[in-house]
Amino acid sequence: MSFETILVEQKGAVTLITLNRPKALNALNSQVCAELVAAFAAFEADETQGCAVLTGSGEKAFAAGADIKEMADKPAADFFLQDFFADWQAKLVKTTRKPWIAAVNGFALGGGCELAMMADFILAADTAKFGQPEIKLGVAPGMGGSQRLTRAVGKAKAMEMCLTGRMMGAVEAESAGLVARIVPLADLLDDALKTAQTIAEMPRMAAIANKEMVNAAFETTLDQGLLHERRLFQILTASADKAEGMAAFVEKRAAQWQGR
Ligand code: CO8
Repeated sequence: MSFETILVEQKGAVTLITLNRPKALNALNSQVCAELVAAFAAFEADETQGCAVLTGSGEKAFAAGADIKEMADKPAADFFLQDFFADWQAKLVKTTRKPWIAAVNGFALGGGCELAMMADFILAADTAKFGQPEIKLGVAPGMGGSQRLTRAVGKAKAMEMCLTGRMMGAVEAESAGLVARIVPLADLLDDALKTAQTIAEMPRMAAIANKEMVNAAFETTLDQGLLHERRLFQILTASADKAEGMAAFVEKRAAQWQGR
């Protein structure tokens, strides 16, 4: 599969996807949208791959938003009829069952912040800056920012950021719960790949189930979420990897996962 706006590499069991329009601060256009959908579908389908990392090329930006130059003259009917960027919710979030990490290496603004928030978690460079500045363009978040940012950092900060367009630095983002950890920029990619490798080496069914149950916390009542968690736990007890994991613990040896 060949791409023009992203780079895709396999590093062992980890797929590294790099947004690759550095001159435009990795702005997200229709081609990026389609190429990311294809890259995530390939990652999901490839049994040798257990986790993915999404990052931006260059040292300045993860992605500075949807491509303003592409959107500037687009008629409203096209946004509506083409359902601009709706595929990411369907394909990157809903049908990607394996875990993936956003390694945010600079600006993550507008659609860039929204794309990072679609990941299972965010690792942020100390230089990262998050924001939803769409109001300054006469619009508003359109890929989940008003919903995911609010769930991540609460109403007060999300509302202030959406209404003023101000950016949040890495330290504030970590303390607000938007990012899992801050890493020096120079170490970000190595750290993200190592973290992804750790996840990729986990028993596959358990990794998918853990992701699914944490995500259920955002979609269900507590009762439904607890039931969902219990049922997934019970399903995992039938897996070969459960038998192996528990036997290995008792026998004080390393487990040999089958991924089933
Ligand atoms: N789109 C297109 N090009 C961009 C974008 C962008 N979002 N951001 C930066 N660029 C380009 C610039 O035009 C410039 O290109 P050129 O050299 O050809 O003029 C190049 O990248 C470098 O940018 P700057 O010179 O501006 O770099 P600075 O260091 O001075 O500033 C900033 C960096 C602060 C990041 C600045 O570039 C900026 O403010 N960018 C725009 C940020 C923004 O407003 N993002 C939100 C966009 S709207 C959006 O994401 C909506 C998502 C929902 C859509 C869903 C539809 C349903």
